[in-house]
Amino acid sequence: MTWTEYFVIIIVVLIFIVVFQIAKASEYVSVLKGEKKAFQQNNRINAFLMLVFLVVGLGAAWWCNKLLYKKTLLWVPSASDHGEHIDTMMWITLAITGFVFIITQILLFWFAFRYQSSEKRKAFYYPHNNKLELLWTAVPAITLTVLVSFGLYYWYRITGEAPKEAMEVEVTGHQFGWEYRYPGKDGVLGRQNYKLIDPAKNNPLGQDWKDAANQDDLHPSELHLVVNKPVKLIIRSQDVIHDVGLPHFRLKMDAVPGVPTTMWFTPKYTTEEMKQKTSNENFVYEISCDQMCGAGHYSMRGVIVVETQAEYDKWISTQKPQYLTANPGGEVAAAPVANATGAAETVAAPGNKLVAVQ
Ligand SMILES: [Cu+2]
Repeated sequence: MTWTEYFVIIIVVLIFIVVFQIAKASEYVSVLKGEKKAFQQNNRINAFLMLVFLVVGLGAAWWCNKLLYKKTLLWVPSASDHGEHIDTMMWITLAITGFVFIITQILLFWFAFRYQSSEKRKAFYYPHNNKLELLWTAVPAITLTVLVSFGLYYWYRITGEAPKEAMEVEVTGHQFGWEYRYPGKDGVLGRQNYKLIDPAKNNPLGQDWKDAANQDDLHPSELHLVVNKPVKLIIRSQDVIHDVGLPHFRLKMDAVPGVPTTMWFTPKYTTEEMKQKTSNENFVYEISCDQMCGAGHYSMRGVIVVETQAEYDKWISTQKPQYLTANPGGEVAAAPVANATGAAETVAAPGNKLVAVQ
């Protein structure tokens, strides 16, 4: 331990002793003065402390906000079209709840001070009022219904039908990392079967090589997207529940074993443009796992590159189909499981061990 740490411990112990002694002393004082007088004095001090707490508390909330603002994403512009609507909803919700919070806190602590116990008045017994009950039930209910309706509307847009020109990318989560698959020139993602997952045979996604649509599918190590072009993500998981988290696009979607999920969005700025917007030379778009999925959860962070169509075309042309890696001779590998051909989806059946790709 350093001297500073000893010092902090000594200070804490001393503060404790001081508080303890004050409490004891006030006990003796109340005995000397008489219970009633001591109560009145304590009552005044407590009422005053209510006001102090209100001012210090609101000030501290404001100060924390200022201190941590740059560490949040609030000041970074949303990089997708859906994200802008989500930001607007966030701000409206924050404005409404923030307004209610400040008003109620001021009333709560001000009333505690203003109407403290006094000899001069007696508390008024007021147990029930139907009009008031109705009012403070109906107003929040209507407000929340409106907020939730907007949320649902955008949810159905994000998870609904993607525009026709959208590109498709499959994102598969596993402990601990993401795999990306592009459909290749035919625009169709080939069939998969979880029984075919075999990283040792260069088939970490369980692609069925008998399906011709698989033969041009690409399996790059990084996610590249085209600016201003809608992209539909088809999200899968090979083991536990993960979650595709795209903080800069303000989107996230669970990756559930056996149940592919989808969401689509349109990136608005390239990585280069975001570097300028954030005045950060090292800015990168991130994909994270937003679901606590195990000890290596943190290591699922990945980088997304958003670029122009020309840059993307150049990059994608350097990628080699996984089919050629898995079948160097070009011949179709025999499926190791007899009934593999008909299964189009990855199904997580209990008892079936999925191979985790490390
Ligand atoms: Cu995860």
